[in-house]
Amino acid sequence: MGSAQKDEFERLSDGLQQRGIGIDEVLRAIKSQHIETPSWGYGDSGTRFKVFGAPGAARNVYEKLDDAAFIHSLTGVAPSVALHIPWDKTDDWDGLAVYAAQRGLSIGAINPNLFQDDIYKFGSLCHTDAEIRGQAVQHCLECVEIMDKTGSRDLSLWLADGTNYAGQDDIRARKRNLEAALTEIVAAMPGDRRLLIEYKFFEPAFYHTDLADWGMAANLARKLGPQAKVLVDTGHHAPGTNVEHIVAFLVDEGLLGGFHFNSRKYADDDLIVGTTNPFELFLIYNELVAAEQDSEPEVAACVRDVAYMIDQSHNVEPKLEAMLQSVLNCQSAYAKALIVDREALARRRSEHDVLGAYRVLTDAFDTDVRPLLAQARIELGLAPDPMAAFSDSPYPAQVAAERGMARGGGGGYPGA
Ligand code: RM4
Ligand code: MN
Ligand code: MN
Repeated sequence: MGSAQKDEFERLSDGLQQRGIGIDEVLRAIKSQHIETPSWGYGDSGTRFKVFGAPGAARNVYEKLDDAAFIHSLTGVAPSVALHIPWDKTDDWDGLAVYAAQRGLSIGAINPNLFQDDIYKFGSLCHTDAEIRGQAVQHCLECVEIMDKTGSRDLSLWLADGTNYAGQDDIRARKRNLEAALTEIVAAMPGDRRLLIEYKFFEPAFYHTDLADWGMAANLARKLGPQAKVLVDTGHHAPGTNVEHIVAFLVDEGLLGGFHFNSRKYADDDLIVGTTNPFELFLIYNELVAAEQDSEPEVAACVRDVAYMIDQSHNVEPKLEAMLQSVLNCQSAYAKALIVDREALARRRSEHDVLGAYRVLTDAFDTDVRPLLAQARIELGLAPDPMAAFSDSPYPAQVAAERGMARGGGGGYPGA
């Protein structure tokens, strides 16, 4: 260990111990954090206006796994990769699972695609036409089989379904269609597999979205039984929404299944998590750490099963560096949440010391946790500064040279 790092860690650790924070426990938690990266974050992607080609962007699922393994080798906390079907489809799932395992990775959530086929113009699982609903269900069942072959635990479902004009369709009929379709899908899933239900209040439909908010997702999850949980994509809320409140509520109900982390300013921006809103990310983790320590075993168990996934689409930022930054931002938010002085917080709350309680949180948030993270990485046998290790690594230049400019071009607009 470098002596400057050692001094900084010891200074921080002394200060934390004086606040009654068990440093070993904090280090253990930091080392066992798990962030899942998305395959689609490694390939070419952008906005609906234009997809700019990025040199070295992964061209297929194997290259995506190579990139994910690189990010995991730098951070030690990103050992699983979410797949999107059919974007990542292969005819050799067993081979893919082996390829992943050889790189120290496992296959994470499987994401069906119910929005890019012509038949889905007016919806998928909510469609009025039973035949189209049937095809959408079949696609999900195919994904359940893929989960079986790849050892994936979670089916992560996002629907683009909705309408654009008042009167366009029967909202209640669509709601019933959705419930019936999901019942069929859950029935086909082995008991140890989960359905994660994602919600979003707008886009691509704007008048009404069939799964618009966490309440609708939670209501469905309850009806579908213990295998169904809610997935919170941090970018899927109206501006000003208190996301940490939603997180606290869902975890307390045992209904929180996972996250799609990203950062938003205006819409479903899919920017790097924790960039525009680091305090929000910290407050989300703060709720989870608090719930982890809850005396209700069900609440603590719910947090333990949460899938922490990144869902981002990098446009102007270099893709590998962007993914690394995302994982680092999650690590930093989690570390800060771990060092919240929970006893002091409980005391201030019981005294109705409104701002004292707030300052317990900002004391943690304002702490420079980098020496703590560096120590955890050293204990994991990794470089203490992953961004420096990234800069020193030949990998990004190597894949840029090997893969070249994959595709780029295109966008959702005519002539784009
Ligand atoms: C959605 C949602 C889903 C993602 C699609 C591509 O907005 O966040 O999770 O799979 O985009
Ligand atoms: Mn998402
Ligand atoms: Mn999204």
